Amino acid sequence: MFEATKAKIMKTNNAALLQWIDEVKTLVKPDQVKWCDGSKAEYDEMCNLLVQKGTFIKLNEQKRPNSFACFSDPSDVARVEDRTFICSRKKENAGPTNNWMDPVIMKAELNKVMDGAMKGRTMYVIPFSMGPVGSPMSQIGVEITDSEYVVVNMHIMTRVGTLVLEILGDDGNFVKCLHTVGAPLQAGKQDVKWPCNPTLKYIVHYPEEKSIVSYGSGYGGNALLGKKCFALRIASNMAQEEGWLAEHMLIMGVESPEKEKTYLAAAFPSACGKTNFAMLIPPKEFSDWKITTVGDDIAWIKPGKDGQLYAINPEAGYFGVAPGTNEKTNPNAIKTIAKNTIFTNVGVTPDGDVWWEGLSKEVPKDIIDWSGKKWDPASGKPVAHANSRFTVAASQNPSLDPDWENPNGVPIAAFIFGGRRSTTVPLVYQSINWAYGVYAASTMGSETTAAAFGEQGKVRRDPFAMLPFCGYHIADYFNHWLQFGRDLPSPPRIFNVNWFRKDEQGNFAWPGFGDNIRILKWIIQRVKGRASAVESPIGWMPHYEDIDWNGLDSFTKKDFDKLMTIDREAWKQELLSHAELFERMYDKLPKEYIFMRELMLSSLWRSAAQWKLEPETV
Ligand code: TSX
Ligand code: MN
Repeated sequence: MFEATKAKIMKTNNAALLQWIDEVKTLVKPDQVKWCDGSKAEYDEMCNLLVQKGTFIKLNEQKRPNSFACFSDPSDVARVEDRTFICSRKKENAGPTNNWMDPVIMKAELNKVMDGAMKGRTMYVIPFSMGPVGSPMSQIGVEITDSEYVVVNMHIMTRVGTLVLEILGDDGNFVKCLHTVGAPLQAGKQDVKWPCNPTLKYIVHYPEEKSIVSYGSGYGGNALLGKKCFALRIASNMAQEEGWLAEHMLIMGVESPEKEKTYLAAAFPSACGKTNFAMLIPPKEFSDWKITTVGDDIAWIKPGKDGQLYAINPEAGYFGVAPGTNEKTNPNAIKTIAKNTIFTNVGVTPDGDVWWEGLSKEVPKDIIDWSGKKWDPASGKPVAHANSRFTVAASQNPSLDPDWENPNGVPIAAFIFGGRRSTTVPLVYQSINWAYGVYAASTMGSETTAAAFGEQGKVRRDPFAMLPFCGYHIADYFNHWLQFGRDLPSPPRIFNVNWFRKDEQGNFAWPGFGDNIRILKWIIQRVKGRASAVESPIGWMPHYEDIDWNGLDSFTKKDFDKLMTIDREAWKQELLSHAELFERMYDKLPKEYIFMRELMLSSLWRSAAQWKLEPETV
């Protein structure tokens, strides 16, 4: 076993790293320690081991080459927000939207549960880079884990390997990421297929130390510590200290028929189709326009010497939600996951392929559902878990941007913020300046869809789509955004979109998907100063004539006006409801927010009858 791993004896003289490994080893008491080199041989060995253990099901080599499916423990299917902690020294630095515990107390508690946590298991040491290896915008992390599933997923999601250790050098800094499934294995006892701790979980961040400890879960963001824990929660702290941005944003390139390339960064809460948007294929009338993907989830953004913003995607792969992904909603994703993919909690067909709700109309016969048993159509349960995932290398994406690994990042021309709103919020509007844009992003929200989230149709505010991912006080984060913009000679323009507005019949009023390119075209032309717009009480909006309708003849000016309507009463209520968000963080709320809200309220108060907004319906 592990010949490939053994053959390469890992060498690092980084004293801090060696000392940390030693300390952890003494605490968690693994059977053995293995350094990961990031090689293909290592990946294959680990996958084979996971097949032997029964965790992985090897999929049909003809239908889904070099791919695997696995089912998690039913208690371990998603991030655990109520067990996620920001352990800053001062409670006020974690803010009202994070769980906080004193780091001294947390460490004492974790030392107890970590004692012997890896007994009977192998402790893997994974050196990884978030961002292209050696890029000045990248950061190094080392994850210690006792999960082979984590090792293979980290191989795909980050850059793992020896080169990272070389760049780390003898005294380089790295983020300590300690993970255990929290299920020590007694000698001679058979392991379960998905080891985890079903009753005790901790996802802990120490923002001052820039370190992470995760206990009890083997799933996604709880266990692949480079992603949400490092690239968002810890990195947002680094970004605030150092004057940059770590954001929950996709990065896309838009190429015009004239081959002019514009990069955009966009934030959406969950269930808004972020990955679909990042891989969008324009309709045939726009076939001379091209969307390219830099990233689908996270952006690290820094000002360059020229005053422009440059962004990298710190990740190397996609950990995408499977349900709803199909040839219509995201053809590029379907091509991306054709091979070399790990599927978690999807259905498995008798011929060794995968299936999930929305992949096709018909459920394949005799399918195994995510509980690992034959699916009972009468059960009313879904085949795939709603949070089932694919893990796949970005390099397999047909729409991958040629500059996706540019060490200096790509220049960001505009920010887009979106939410899922059936009423009130128009299809698109541009904030009048940076501060109003930051206000709009701070108050963005989505309507709850899944029954799991309680009352349907209720707006949940998710500032910048960062509510679960900001590693410090969310109002300090707003202040950081405001100051960041003030320090730029010409900050990017800020746009808001809503693909989900509904008509009186309750149908989606905008076709969405590929047709979103029409809105992107206007956004890009606005940024370049080439498109006109009309002033509205909440910002700049396109006239009907400002949008390219080629190929969408069925969509009338009347339809458009409905999508763009700003209902003054609804917006007054909207603005008033912002107070609910603000009062939670009043101690640090930017003073500007109070004034901006008042100013918007005043412009909604229509008294000057001679000032008529267009479109007419406004
Ligand atoms: O991803 C979506 N996008 C962005 C795509 C680039 N979805 C899926 C969201 C679930 C995760 C959308 N759903 C979008 C969208 O723009 N719009 C909608 C709403 C919608 C759904 C279906 C239709 C139209 C709009 N039409 C038909 O089903 C025929
Ligand atoms: Mn995300």
